[in-house]
Amino acid sequence: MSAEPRRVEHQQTDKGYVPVYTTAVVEQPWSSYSKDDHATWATLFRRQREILRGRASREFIANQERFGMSADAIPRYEELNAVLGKATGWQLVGVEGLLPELTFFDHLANRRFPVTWWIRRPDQIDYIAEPDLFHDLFGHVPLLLNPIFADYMQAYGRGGVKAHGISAEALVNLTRLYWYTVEFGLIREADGLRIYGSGIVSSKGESIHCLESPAPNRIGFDLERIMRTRYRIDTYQKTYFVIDSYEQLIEATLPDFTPLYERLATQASIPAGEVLDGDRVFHRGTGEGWSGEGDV
Ligand code: HBI
Ligand code: FE
Repeated sequence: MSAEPRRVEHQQTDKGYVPVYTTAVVEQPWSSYSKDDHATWATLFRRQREILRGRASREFIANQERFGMSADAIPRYEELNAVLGKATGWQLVGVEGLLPELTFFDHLANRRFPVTWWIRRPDQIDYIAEPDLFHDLFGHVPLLLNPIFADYMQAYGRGGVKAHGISAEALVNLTRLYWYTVEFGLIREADGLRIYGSGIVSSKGESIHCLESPAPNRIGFDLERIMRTRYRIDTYQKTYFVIDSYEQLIEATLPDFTPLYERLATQASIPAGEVLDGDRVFHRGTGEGWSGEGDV
């Protein structure tokens, strides 16, 4: 018998919030989930699926269904892996909490997606600072069934290993790309703007805010612009970037970023909420529609 995996969370100290990192890969201790754990999954699953109707990317919902994810119980990684392996060759691996950056990148570069084995407590239903099972499974795993997005995630992992060896600044630039696409990305679909970012789909408030609030900017995807844009981790985003298709992500990621990092090192970063000349800004049209300036 191997020991039960640990639940590694941030620590609150007199210096404030301190993230704690762990590198272990663990078996999902599925039979140790309590009734409360399954109930938390069920509550969040039902609530988010309801909110995401007409808001999430078609691909996201279709893939959750293809996995057979439901409110009934916390999914078993083994069952998801059977579907995922056949579709794109990705595999989920259980982890205890936040991974050091290089460990995280190494998993992605090898088509392994780290999924936190534990789920948030009932008092954390509406907000938890770090990734838990709900965020990782509900939010990240569905798009790994999409071959294009699956390749993008691997390219990001490889890019991360490389950026780690270049400079701390290069890593900051690359991390912004992950943040504004994988975590907080919007996509333009036939019916209008839709959500694909995991940080959004796993949050009730932000799922509504990102599409309906007049406050944030919605700007067309631009690799260099994203890499220069700071972001907030403690509030809803002030800016979302909109892709036209998942292909756009992989195409933008094909070239070697080394010369880009060199150019970015000479430029100032952009505050999270700023709009620049040349940004392709999306506005809500009449009715429900969104349109990009310049192509209306
Ligand atoms: N670890 N388990 C886990 N999940 C993440 O999403 C994660 C991580 N470690 C680092 C990290 N994300 C980010 O710093 C990456 O963008 C580099
Ligand atoms: Fe995430």
